[in-house]
Amino acid sequence: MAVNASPMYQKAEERYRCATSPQEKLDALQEMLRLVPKHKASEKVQQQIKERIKKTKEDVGKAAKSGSGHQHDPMSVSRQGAGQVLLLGAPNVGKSSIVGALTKAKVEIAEFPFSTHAAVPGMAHHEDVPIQLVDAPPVMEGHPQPGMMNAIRKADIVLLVVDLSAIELIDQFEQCVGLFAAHGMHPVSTAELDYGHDHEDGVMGMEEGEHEAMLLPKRVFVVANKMDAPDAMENYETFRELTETDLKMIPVSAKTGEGLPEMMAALFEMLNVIRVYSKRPGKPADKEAPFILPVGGTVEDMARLVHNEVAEHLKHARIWGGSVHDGQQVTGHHVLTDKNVVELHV
Ligand SMILES: Nc1nc2c(ncn2[C@@H]2O[C@H](COP(=O)(O)OP(=O)(O)OP(=O)(O)O)[C@@H](O)[C@H]2O)c(=O)[nH]1
Ligand SMILES: [Mg+2]
Repeated sequence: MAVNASPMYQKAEERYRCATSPQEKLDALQEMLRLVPKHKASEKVQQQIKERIKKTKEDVGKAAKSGSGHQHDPMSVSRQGAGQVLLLGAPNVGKSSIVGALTKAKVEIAEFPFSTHAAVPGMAHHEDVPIQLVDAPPVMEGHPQPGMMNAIRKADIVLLVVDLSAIELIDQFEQCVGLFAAHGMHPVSTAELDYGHDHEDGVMGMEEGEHEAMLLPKRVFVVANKMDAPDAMENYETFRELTETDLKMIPVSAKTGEGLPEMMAALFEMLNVIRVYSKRPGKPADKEAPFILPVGGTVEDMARLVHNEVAEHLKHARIWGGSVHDGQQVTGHHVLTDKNVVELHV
């Protein structure tokens, strides 16, 4: 859509494209309407979104009447916080234990495999940034359960969990990695997603030009759990050597907590977002709830998160922190950086 859409608008549009239910579509469309730049050139686009909202509302109504609206997809979780991170892995690797250690979610942890049957979300934090973790049922022999691939597509990051105490450690990894290519995706560990078709290297061992142009990049971070187990760190080194993967990885222990803060910091970095704080004139910054923006987000984008009216009537802003002079006056187009404090003037 060529109306100078912000990265936030593009994210909402991507969510609309990936939506699998009328309600999800409606939520994404309403977000798009809120975020679309409001000027003459975008009037047609605004009208199109409004029409789609009207139609989608009818679909939501129909789904509710026919009863299909009540059919609960056990893998569907609405997105909250700075990003959604889905845990993927073989049975018993410790997915639920990781979510349990970092969030208040009520997860099922058991010594036997297949203890988790549905997606369970919980809110974890990197410093003051909330990041949603979603516990999921295991993947067995590379077979995902219904709804799993959609959940993977919708998540911002997939946390691929393996078990450093398991003999089948490498199999656990390869079966999960195999899922991506089989479903039109290729795993990457970069913050910036390159949707272009000019990858220099072949993807996942494929020769250049074979199929990779059709594969969509998916952010994946590998977590090697149970680093407290005997021989775990030796197994980790062997694992790294044998898999020869470029994916970012880190050893952790859900049991002792070791590595978990580093894991959260890496997820924050990979989400490619910044946090900024609002401030009223003469008052200290509100550090309670930071606003989350994509890297590249502007003062105007932040104003839109506060209220559309604020964005429309924005005259200028004063910002603190980062590379700016304290209290420097900037326009709505100014690109913000992590931890900026912003005073909006309307
Ligand atoms: N030593 C050790 N044991 C762990 C760790 N994390 C999990 N476990 C144990 O591993 C077993 C499986 O943990 P879960 O969290 O239920 O694993 P899961 O991946 O959610 O399992 P499924 O839901 O069946 O796929 C339990 O007995 C946990 O106590 C860890 O860091 N160290
Ligand atoms: Mg589990």
